[in-house]
Amino acid sequence: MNQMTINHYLTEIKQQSSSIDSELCSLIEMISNSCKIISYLVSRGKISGILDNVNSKNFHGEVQKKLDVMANQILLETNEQLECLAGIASEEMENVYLIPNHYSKGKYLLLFDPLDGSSNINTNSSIGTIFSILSIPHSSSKMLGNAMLTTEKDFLQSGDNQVAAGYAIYGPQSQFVFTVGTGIVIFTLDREVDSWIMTHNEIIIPEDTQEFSINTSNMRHWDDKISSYIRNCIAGETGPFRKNYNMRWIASMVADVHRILMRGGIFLYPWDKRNPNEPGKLRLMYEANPISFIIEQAGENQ
Ligand code: P6P
Repeated sequence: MNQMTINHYLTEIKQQSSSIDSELCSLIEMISNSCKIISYLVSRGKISGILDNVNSKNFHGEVQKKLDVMANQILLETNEQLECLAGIASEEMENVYLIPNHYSKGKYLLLFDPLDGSSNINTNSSIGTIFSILSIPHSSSKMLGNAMLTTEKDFLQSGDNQVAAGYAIYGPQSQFVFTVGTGIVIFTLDREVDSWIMTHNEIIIPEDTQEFSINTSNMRHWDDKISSYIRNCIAGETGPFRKNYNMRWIASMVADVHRILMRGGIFLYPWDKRNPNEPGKLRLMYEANPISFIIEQAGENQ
């Protein structure tokens, strides 16, 4: 495959689709640059002293690592200067981040989980950055001078409204995976040239699989339908599915989902009885929506 860069790919896609503008292309490219910096930080691990916990928790009550905080800051600082954003929302921050007034505003909203699976950082397991891009709703963008006044409400949109989504996975290779609604592309970081190079395009998830991905230690808490389905998988060829299955659970959604993208499977993080009134563990805006867009696009012949 020739050495296609993200910029080259986006230039081609922009020519093919009027809904993809230069601002969106610049934003995706800048996110990939942020993820390149995070990849280098992750790869240095303890050497750079960033694997320690900071003495703070995010507003989900999760312990934060120095790397969580740094990844969040890198994504904010590199993308806010693009002047195509109306606002940013991060899983690591309680409130939406309004672009400082010394930057011009744009129509896009950027949402991200800066470091998904970060509890795995000290075990050298694959972790990742997940992002989602929306447009500010016309109905609610309020002009105050030339600064578009963005509120939290503007971010609370259906996942169907996403204009782009993707993730970076920091594993044996660092890869940047995204869609703008015209299929999935995967770029691999070539450290020799310090650039993301296209290594896979038009990804379709294999129809057949023998792997399921769920944290089976929570089985006693699931509802009966999920328990029954997983028990049938575990029963293998002696059970109703008449087939043996493997279970994989890395506890880093990006890594489990990337495996499914590559060789098929099912990922489940079901509701359970421990906190019946709580929403599920995965965050809708920062994890479920962007990953769903990727999986939906990877299931369709373009
Ligand atoms: P558990 C990471 O914290 C995460 O949000 C997902 O990346 C991952 O799939 C899940 O939580 C792991 O949860 O309960 O198995 O540790």
